[in-house]
Amino acid sequence: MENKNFEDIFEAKMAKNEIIEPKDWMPDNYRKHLIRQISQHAHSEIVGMLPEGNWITRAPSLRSKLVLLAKVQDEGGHGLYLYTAAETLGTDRDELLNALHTGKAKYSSIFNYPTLTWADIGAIGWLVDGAAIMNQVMLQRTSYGPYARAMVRICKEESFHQRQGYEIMCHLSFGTSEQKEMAQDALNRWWYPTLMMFGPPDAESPNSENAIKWRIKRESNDQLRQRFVNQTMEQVDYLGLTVPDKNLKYNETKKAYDFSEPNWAEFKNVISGNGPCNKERLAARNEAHKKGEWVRAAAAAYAKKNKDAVAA
Ligand code: BYC
Repeated sequence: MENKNFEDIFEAKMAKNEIIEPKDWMPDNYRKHLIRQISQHAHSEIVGMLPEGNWITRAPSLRSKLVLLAKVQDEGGHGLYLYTAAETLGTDRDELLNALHTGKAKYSSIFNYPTLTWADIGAIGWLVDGAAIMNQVMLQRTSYGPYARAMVRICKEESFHQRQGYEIMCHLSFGTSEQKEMAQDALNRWWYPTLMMFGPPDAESPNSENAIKWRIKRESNDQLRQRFVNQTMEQVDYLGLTVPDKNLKYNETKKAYDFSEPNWAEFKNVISGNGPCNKERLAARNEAHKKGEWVRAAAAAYAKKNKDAVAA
């Protein structure tokens, strides 16, 4: 069959809202777009384990330690589902990891900020996982089957993560004045970096046009950012905290909040590798990969042994 026919079939599937599966024909750019987004998403999950992992040994109670440990392990699992989904597109995990380790691939800007206090663990769960869910709910209906299915499971776990963070914020906000101050300080530092997670404004988002056309993203960066602010403000008020934005105000006409844009120059700097913790994060990932060499070798030897036994 001519490529043109394949393209027509692909377009017809898109028009009918049908799912594309690994063995279906797809345009090269669709494949490349997905490999880029899914692998960056996978990298974000595993790099995202680092700022929180930093607090496992210092969690203030056995219960909070167990919950944080479970959450960080979940992020590792999310990374695995997503690398596997990316591999169904014909890429190779070593290649993807190499791109992360050499600084060629991006991962979420948010994980290049430090976790200075226990309240930061609350703010990450509440705000960062909250923003992640806001963005990822639509990805459960993304047009590529393996990505959509991975996202269903990930979203279930992310909801628990968001509750974990909000619970910490509740304890601190309704605790002593020092605890409330810690919660406010964490909110002050994580607010704008969280808004940056949704990506640049729509007018400056080069990938959005294709992403929306191919139903990879179903809503734009700005739409999701606005919904996140609307939803989070109720929780900010309940906690008795304030966001570090003098312009944030409910707009009766648009039935949504007006708010200040994050500092997009800072965002560009962070995603270019020059944020507060980029170098530290990459060094930690490289070291973990090196230390895991024997595990990969043992797993490969075991798989080979089983394969040889079947062949014999
Ligand atoms: N950080 O054209 P645009 C999580 C890049 S949550 C770094 O709008 P797109 C977790 C973008 O890659 C976080 N880079 O891109 C939560 C592009 O550069 P390239 C992960 C960013 O793809 C808690 C350029 O800027 N979530 O995992 O249409 C604990 C122009 O942007 C960022 C996902 O990955 C950023 N914030 O939209 C642990 C969700 N924003 O690639 C873990 C899936 C933009 O052309 N991904 N860039 O060189 C998406 O939904 C979309 O990829 C984005 C960006 C909304 C992130």
